[in-house]
Amino acid sequence: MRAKLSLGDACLNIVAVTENVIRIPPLKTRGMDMKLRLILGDQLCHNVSSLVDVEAQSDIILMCEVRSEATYVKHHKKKIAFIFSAMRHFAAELADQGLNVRYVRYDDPDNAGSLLGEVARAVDEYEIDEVIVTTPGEYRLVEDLGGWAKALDVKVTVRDDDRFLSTAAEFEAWAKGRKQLRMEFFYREMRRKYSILMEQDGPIGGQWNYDSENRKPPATGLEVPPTYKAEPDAITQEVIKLVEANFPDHFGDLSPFHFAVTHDQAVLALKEFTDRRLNLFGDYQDAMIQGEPWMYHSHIGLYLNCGLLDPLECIQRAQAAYHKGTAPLNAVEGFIRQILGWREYVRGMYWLNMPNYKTANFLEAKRALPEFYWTADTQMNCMRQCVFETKQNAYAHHIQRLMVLGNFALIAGLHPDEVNEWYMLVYADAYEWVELPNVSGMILFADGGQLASKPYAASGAYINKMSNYCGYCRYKHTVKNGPTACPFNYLYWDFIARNEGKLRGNPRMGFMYKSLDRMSDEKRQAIQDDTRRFFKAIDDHEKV
Ligand code: FAD
Ligand code: DLZ
Ligand code: SF4
Repeated sequence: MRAKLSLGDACLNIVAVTENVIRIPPLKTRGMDMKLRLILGDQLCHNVSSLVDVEAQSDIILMCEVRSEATYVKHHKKKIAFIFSAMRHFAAELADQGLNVRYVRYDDPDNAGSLLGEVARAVDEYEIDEVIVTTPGEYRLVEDLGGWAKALDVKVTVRDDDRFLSTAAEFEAWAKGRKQLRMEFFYREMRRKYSILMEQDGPIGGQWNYDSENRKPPATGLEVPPTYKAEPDAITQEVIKLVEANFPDHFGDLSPFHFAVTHDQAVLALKEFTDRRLNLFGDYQDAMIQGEPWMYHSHIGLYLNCGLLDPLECIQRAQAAYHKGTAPLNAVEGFIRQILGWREYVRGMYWLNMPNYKTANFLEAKRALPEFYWTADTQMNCMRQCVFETKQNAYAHHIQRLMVLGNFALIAGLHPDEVNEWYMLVYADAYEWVELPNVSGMILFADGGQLASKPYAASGAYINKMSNYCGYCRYKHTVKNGPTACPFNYLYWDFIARNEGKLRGNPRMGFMYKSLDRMSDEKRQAIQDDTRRFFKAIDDHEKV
C-alpha cells in the first residue's frame, strides 16, 4: 500500500513509502554511492538530465523552497506561488514513482535559505558522494555552482540542460563568422533540423515567414475565448497562504490564481489554446483590446520555462492543427516561429553574450523607472492598462511588453538595469536567459543592434492602430505637442533627436532622420519643451 503523501510537514523526507512506513535509504550500508540530485524550480520535468539514471534505492532527490531564489529579485507573488505549488506537485509525482525525495518547505524552521545551504545540509545528513544538477537557466547560478565542489567538499556534476531544441554550442557555431545574427536565418535552420512545416526541401506554402499577414488591428466586436483556468487544490491554497504571509511587500495580486501547476494541467492549457485560439493567433498577434489581457496568445510561456511543457510537444500540436485543417498556416507558422525561432534564439544570444549582455547600455540611457510602472497610476491609458493587467495576472502579451511598456522605456531613456529588474520581477515566465535579451536587446537596443536591426520605437499612432486604448485616454494620439498631446508622440521624436549620434548611421533609420531634417526649429523646440515638462512632472511626482 502506498502511504498518502503529506505536504503538511515542514521538511519532507519523502522516501519510497510502503505500508505507511517511511523507508530511509540504507545509508552506505550496501556499499553503493549515494547521489544527491538537485532539481531546481524551473526543472520540473521527469526526463530532466539530472534524473536520467536515478537509482531508486540509493539516490536522493532534493527540492527546496529557498529565500535566495524567491527574493534575488522580488518576484511577483503569483510567480512564487506558481513555482512553489508546481514544485510540490512535481515532488509528489516523483515520490509516487518510488523515488526518494527530500522536499524542504519555505517555512521549515531549519531551512538554510539558499540552494547551497540546503545542499550542504543534505550532503551532511546523508553522507552524499556526488551532487548532480542540470545546468541552471541563469548565469549567476552557473557561476555560483562553480564554487560548490570546494565549499561542500564533494563531487559536483553539472549536466547539460537538454530540454531546449538547440544547444549553446550549436548556436555559437551558427553565430561564428556571421556579421549579423538575425533570428530569421537561425529559425530556418531549426525548421530544417526538426523538419517542421517542411515539404521536400522547402517550407510548406513556399514562404518561411507569414508575419506580413499577422498584423491585423483588433476587429470590433471580437469575442476572445476565455483562457484556461485551473482551480487551486489544497496544495496550491496552502502555498498561496504561505506567499501572502512571507512576501507581503512583493508586487502583484495573488488572487485569483488559476495557473496550471502540473504537467497534465499544462497540457490542458495547451490544448485549450490549440483548440480555441490558435486559428486566430496569427491575425491578432499584435492586437490589443482594453480589458482583454489574454487575446489569442497561448499563455504557456510560464509552463515551458519551468519544465511543465516540452517545446517540441507544443510545436507538434500546432503543426498537427495545420494538417488537420483547424488552423491556417499564418497562425501555425507564426506560433511555431515564437517557440522554435525566438525562444531558442534569445537563449542562444544570452549564453553567447553573457556576462557582458547584462551591463550593455549602448544608448547610455539614464532615467529611473517611473513610479507608475508599479502603481499603474498614470493618465496614459495604454500604460495604465498594461501595468494593471501585469499586476493582476503576472502576464502581459508580447505586444504589450514590446510596443507599450517597452516602447515607453526605450523612448523615455530608462536605464537598462531598472527596466531589466522590472521585467524579471513582474512576469511569471521571467528567467534571465529569456528576459534579458528581450529587454536589453529587443526593447532597449542596449546591445547596439546585435538582436534587433533597429530600435522598436513608435509614436502614439502605432498604439492607436493596434489597439482601442487611445479611445479611453485623456491624451490625444492625433495631437503632437502641448498638454493634450500623446506623450509617445513627442517622446518618440525626442528619442530620435537625442540619439542621433548613435542611430543616424543605421540604414533602417534613414527615413526617420530625413523627417527629422525636414522639421522646423520651432517644431524641434516644442518637442524638447514637451519632453522636459513631462519628465519634470514625473520627477515632481505629479500624475502624468
Ligand atoms: P505566445 O505569444 O503565445 O507565444 C508562444 C511562446 O513563444 C511563448 O510562450 C514563448 O515561449 C515563445 N516566445 C514568444 N516570443 C518570444 C520571445 N520574444 N522570446 C522568447 N520566447 C518567445 N518571454 C518569456 O518567456 N520570459 C520573459 O521573461 C520574457 N520577457 C519579455 C520581455 C520583453 C520586453 C518582451 C518584448 C518579451 C518578453 N518575452 C518573455 C517574450 C514574450 O513576450 C513572452 O514569451 C510571451 O508574451 C509569453 O506569453 P504567451 O505564452 O502567451 O506567448
Ligand atoms: C523562480 C524560483 C523561485 C521563486 N523559487 C525557487 C526556489 O525556492 N527553489 C528553486 O529551486 N527554484 C526556485 N525558482 C527557480 C530558480 O530561480 C531558477 O532555477 C533559477 O533562476 C535558474 O533558472
Ligand atoms: Fe497611449 Fe497615447 Fe493612446 Fe493615450 S493617446 S492610450 S498615451 S498611445
